[in-house]
Amino acid sequence: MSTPTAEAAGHNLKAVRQSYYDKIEKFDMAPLWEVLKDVVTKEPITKCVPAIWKYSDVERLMAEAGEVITADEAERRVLVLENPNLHGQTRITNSLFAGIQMILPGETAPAHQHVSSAIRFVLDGEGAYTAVEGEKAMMSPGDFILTPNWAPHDHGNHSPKPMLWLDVLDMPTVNHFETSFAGHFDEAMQNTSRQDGDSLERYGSGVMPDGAPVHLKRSPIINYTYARTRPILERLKKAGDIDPSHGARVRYVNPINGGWALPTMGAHLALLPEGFKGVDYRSTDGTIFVCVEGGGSTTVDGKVLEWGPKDVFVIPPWKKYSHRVSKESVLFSISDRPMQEVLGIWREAKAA
Ligand code: GTQ
Repeated sequence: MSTPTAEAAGHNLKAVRQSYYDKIEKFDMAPLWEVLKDVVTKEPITKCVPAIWKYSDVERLMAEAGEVITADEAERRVLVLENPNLHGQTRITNSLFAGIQMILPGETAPAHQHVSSAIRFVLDGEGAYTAVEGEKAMMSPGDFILTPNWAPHDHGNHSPKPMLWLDVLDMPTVNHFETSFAGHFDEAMQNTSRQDGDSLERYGSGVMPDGAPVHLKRSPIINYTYARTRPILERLKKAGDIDPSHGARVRYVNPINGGWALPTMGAHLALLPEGFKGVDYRSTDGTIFVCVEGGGSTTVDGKVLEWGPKDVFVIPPWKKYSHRVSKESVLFSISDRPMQEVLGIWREAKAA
C-alpha cells in the first residue's frame, strides 16, 4: 500500500471539511473557524473612506435640485452625502447619515416625527426656521440645532434667500437595530407655542428652571447659536486652552447632566489658531467635519483634504489624521462617540 502524499492528504481534508460545511449549512450552521479572523479583527476595519464635499459643487447641484422637485413634494429636499465606498447605502459612515437640505423662499417641509435623531448645522442663508417641539428656531450660519428622537419638526423659509444646512442623522444605526418608526401630522406646520430661543434662554445659562427634568437623555436646548458659542472659542484661545490635536474646542452638552447633547451623536466646535499644526490623532468614531471659518487641510491615511468655508469632510474610524491651517479657522465636528462610550467600546490614541 502506498502512503498518500501530504498534498493529497491536504486535498482530501479540504474536501472532507467542505462536505461537512455543506451538511451543516442545511441546519443553518456555519464554521466560525473559517471566518474568525475577519469578524474578530485585531484592529478596526472600515469600509468608510476619507472624502470631501466642496461647497461650490454642493451649492450648484443643490440649486438644480430646486428646479427638479419642490420641498413639499420631496418631503425633505436633501442631497445625501454618500461615502464614496458606500454608494447606495444612504450614509457617510457606517453608523451616520449626512445630507444637505435646501428650503427655497416661501417653501415648507411638512411636520413629521421619527425615531432617528437629527442635527442641523446651518451653512447658508438667514432667517429660515426649523420648528422643533413647539419652538421655532430661526437659523443663522454656524447654528447647531437639535431634533431629538420622536420630536415633531418642520422647516420653512419666509426669508428672501435659499437656506441650506447640513443634516446628520443616526438613521443607519436605528436601522441597524431595526427600530425605525415615523409619523406625519395633519397640519404641515406645527403650532409654535414657545418663544423663539426659549430653550436656550431657559437651560443654557448656568441656571435651570425649577423642576427641570433630571433624567432627560438628551439636551433640552433646541438651538445652540453660533453667536453664543463662537465667543467661548475666542476665550479659550486667549487663555491658551488649546489641545495639540483639536485646537481650542468646546463640546455641545446636555446642561442637565453634562453629557452629550444627544445620546447617539456627539458634536464639537473647535478653533484652530493661525499657523496651527495638529499632532496625529485617531479614535474609533468616524467623524464628519464642517469648515465654518477660514480654511486649511487635514491629512488622513496619506490623503490630503483641502477645505474652505462650508466644505464637509469625513474621517473614517481609527485612521490617523491631523489638521493644519495657516489662517485662524473654525471646524464643527460630529460623530457616534456617545453610543460607543455608553457601550464601553470607544477608544482614542494620541501621538506621543
Ligand atoms: O429634516 O426631517 O436629511 O427626516 C433626512 C430625513 C432630514 C428632516 C434628512 C429627515 C430629515
